[in-house]
Amino acid sequence: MKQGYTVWFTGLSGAGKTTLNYAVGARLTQKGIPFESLDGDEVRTNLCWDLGFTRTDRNENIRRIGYVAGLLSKHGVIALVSAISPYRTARELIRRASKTSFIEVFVNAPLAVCEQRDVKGLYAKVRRGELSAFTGICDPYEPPENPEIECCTDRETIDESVDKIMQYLERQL
Ligand code: ADX
Repeated sequence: MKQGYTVWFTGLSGAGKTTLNYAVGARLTQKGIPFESLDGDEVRTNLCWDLGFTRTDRNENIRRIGYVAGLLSKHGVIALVSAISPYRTARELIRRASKTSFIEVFVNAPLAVCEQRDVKGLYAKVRRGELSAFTGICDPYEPPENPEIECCTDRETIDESVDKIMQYLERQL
């Protein structure tokens, strides 16, 4: 493979971004294709430890992740990014700055489904008034208008979503 890619998973908390990121990573491992996963929660504990959840901080988070993804993909490594990345303009800036292909994956599940899953118990915290500026409830999420791929995780299995992403990637390789 000559060219790297940035695969950018965007969506609400609990939509399945991290799950798909690591599941695609597992497939790439099987195929011996070099990749690196950059996940919002993990990045926020190291590279972006100093950032909160204001619009400015979220966009700075996305800018830093996009920068690292760009460095990786320049060297033929597929950068798998999962971050809410709620603001369209911030995502579009990364797309435009990408020297390699930028593949936006809209991980789409209705808010009610994400809230029902509540894997991290964060929605419950929001409802108890213990967490503010939470995406989708009291902070905006701007869905992509023309994502390369859309995964409706309330209607398709993880394998179906991963297959779709792999088929897209394989067409580019
Ligand atoms: S982003 O908006 O800057 O792209 P990112 O994906 O890095 O967000 O981090 C989101 C994660 O931070 C969530 O999965 C959740 O675990 C945690 N989190 C804590 N507070 C909030 C909040 N107010 N809104 C969204 N996520 C939050």
